[in-house]
Amino acid sequence: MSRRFFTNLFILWVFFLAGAAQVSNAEDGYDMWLRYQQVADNTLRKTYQQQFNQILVEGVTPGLSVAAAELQRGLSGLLDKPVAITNKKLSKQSLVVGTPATSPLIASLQLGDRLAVLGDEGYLIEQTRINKRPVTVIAANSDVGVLYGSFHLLRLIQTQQSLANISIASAPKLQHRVINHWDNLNRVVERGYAGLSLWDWGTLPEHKSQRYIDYARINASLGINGTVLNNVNADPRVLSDQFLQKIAALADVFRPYGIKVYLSINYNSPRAFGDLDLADPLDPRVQQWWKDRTKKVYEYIPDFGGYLVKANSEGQPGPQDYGRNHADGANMLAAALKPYGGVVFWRAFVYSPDIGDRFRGSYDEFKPLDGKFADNVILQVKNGPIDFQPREPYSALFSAMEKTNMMMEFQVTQEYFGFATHLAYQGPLFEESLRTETYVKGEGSTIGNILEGKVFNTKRTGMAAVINPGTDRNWTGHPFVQSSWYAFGRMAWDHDISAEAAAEEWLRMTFSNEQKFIDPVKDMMMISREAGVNYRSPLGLTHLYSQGDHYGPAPWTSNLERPDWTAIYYHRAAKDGIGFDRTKTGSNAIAQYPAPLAKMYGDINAVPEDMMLWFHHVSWDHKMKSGRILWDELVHKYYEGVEQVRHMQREWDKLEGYVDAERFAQVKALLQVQERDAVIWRDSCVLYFQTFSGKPIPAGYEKPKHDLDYYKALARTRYVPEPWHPASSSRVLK
Ligand code: BDP
Repeated sequence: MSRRFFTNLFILWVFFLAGAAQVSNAEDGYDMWLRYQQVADNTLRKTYQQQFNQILVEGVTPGLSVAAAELQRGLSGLLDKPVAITNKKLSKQSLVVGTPATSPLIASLQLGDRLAVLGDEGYLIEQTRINKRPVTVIAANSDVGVLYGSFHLLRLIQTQQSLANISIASAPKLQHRVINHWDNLNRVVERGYAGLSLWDWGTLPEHKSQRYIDYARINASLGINGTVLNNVNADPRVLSDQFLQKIAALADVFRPYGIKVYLSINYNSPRAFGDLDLADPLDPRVQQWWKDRTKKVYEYIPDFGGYLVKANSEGQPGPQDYGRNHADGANMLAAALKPYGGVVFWRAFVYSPDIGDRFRGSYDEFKPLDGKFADNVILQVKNGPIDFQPREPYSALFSAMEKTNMMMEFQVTQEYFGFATHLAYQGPLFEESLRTETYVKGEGSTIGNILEGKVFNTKRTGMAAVINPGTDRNWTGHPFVQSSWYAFGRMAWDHDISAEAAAEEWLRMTFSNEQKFIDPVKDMMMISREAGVNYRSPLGLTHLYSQGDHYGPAPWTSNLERPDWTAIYYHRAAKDGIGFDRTKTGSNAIAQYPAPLAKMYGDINAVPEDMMLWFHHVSWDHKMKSGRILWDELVHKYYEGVEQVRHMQREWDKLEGYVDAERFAQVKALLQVQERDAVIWRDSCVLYFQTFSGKPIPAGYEKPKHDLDYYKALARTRYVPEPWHPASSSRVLK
């Protein structure tokens, strides 16, 4: 056979490989929910095809260019036809995008009043006529509004919605919609389980990886408008000129996508830089130091967002080291940022060792400071009073700080939910938290409304989430961790969006529009968080983790440097019962809640059972609503959790035909690990608590395969993280 034949064969083979790689790239999770695969429903696709012939954008700005490029990429893929971008001729079936300022066509629609109420980031999408030609319009007051509207339109097509006569007006309910990275400058991510940090400091500022652009697209598609690049346990070097140059390069990439860069700072920076020997916020030299450094930051990044601060928390430095309070500390930084329009996100995650009940800690420290913070300070409060546990009551600060800007801090990275190994969609947790009724100003005083500034009339609003993306090809490790990122972003835009709606959108865009796939997987997602609660810490138990790594169970942990880092501190199991008395007879933390809630939580017959042991020390024989005694109910819940995981396994197994092989196999394998871990959690906890209750595991439940000593040994060996593991930081916490 001729040489030419072999050459051709070789070329064909290369093409084949390239093609195969493309198919598998498309389904390895990298594209997240922005896959833009051809719309499967033929009739709908044809309708969409007829509707969009070209994208007409007048006026060229970086923001409008990325919007148009995204529309082109999305529509060409979804509609399976080339869709051109033009700035010239209006033809019928154009998609006209822009702002009245840059587009005479948009201006001709005279949308003035309707756009005015949508603010800087809102948009309109509608079908209308221009010069008698039917067109679809995405109009906004700003480029980023156009970009958000573009993603919205693409989402409608991705989820196969009818566009007939659409008329949509949307604006975000919160101002600061921010993600927090806990990335160290050496690229190890604290509590991140998906590889190394995305920020490749070694090759920045020269190399601007495609990942940075895709990261910006992913976030902009949700309306996220801020990113804190580094860990709250902050390395002072982040403010050095070398790093600021690199950070400026990232900010340049993110800018057209409407994403501002923020940095976590170390309160001791003036000392760490060797410039001063103190960091007292009331010392004029310290104030000047921050003014100078902040000026420098803005020279590099003119639209820099501001500082996130973890101060006097878990060993981090802060104003209290100099006898000053959190307001003194925050206001000093706020003054440095103010001339540039920057803000301070001051974290409320503090729990001094002197406070008897850690639950009370942050309220007791911050409540006396209400009204003392500068107007460009926003207190960033974790959803619960302790620390991202599978279920917590809300942090009482939300209903207490009437004169302070506050924002929510959620966690997407699954520090307490099985890392990137367990399927644990966080949407239901976010929803539960945001919809909690505090009654502080009567009905409607939900956490969501408080965040929105509707209840206390605060001026600055926001929501943040600690996320985990890293160098893993699919960003988040477990493909379903993407869904929590998604839900967070959607709820930060509109806290009324339900977990179920967000799950459905995400599934349709990330996997398939097949109802036979969506229904069972949505159900899996919706029970997954509760399953995680059940097999770890049901009925209001909390923090039963093996010390430090927060993965496996070790409810027996005692005798640590601080009692509130042990598990026994939280569950208080004894012969007479289990649970932490936070009523008047105990720490009285319930008094931090508005009266109707304090009453409900304080009454053992009224407290929701899923929070009972947060607030009460309850007899093992206490009769629960199910008719079971507490001990039996606890066992029941632990077993239910395992059964829920087994249910998820069975459901997933049925869906092989609907999912690409790679993601199907990965989720299947991870569910196997999850089942194994859930059994370990259940058996460890049930056997351990049994040593106090002295009661048998009721008939009908499978017996634990091993005894308690086995599980204790397992916790010592199996869960101690490898030294390189992100969870094993040099600081041994909790
Ligand atoms: C805890 C984490 C720890 C964080 C801390 C925080 O275990 O790694 O540094 O929260 O939020 O959940 O500051």
